[in-house]
Amino acid sequence: MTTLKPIFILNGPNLNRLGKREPEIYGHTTLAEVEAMCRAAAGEHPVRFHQSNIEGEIINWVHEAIDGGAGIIINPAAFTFTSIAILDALKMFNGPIIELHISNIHRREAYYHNSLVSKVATAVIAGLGAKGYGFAVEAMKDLLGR
Ligand code: CA2
Repeated sequence: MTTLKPIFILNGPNLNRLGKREPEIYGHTTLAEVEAMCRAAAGEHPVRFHQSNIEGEIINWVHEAIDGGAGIIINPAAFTFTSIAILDALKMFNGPIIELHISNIHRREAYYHNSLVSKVATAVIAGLGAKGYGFAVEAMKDLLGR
């Protein structure tokens, strides 16, 4: 029996408040519900689901993925546009990377337009709401060949 490597699902700053503020942009789904949706979509595939408001913690989880993850789904939130450190860490990862945003960042203010993470992402999902996470897990399983 082969052991499946986990899919890492990483979430950046303020996403722990999901479903509690600005529902007109981010919807009513909480991060706990997003996690449940991801685990249901992953099925047998192991998932490491994390959120942090601290850049270094996200970098450490990318390092864990480098050492033993199959793929990374990342919603870096505001770090999308600012963090060369997260970009550098993601560059070291050899598997597929899906960048995910709940909102369509390109319809929003200009400071949401230039994603650094897109420079290394295999694919980008934006604007599908919290359901985008489920689609991202399905897409990741497809990219991983199962
Ligand atoms: O649409 C997304 O998923 C974003 O990554 C969310 C970020 C924003 O900086 C991105 O550019 C687009 C902001 C997350 C803020 O989280 C909130 C959570 C609940 C209520 C309000 C904000």
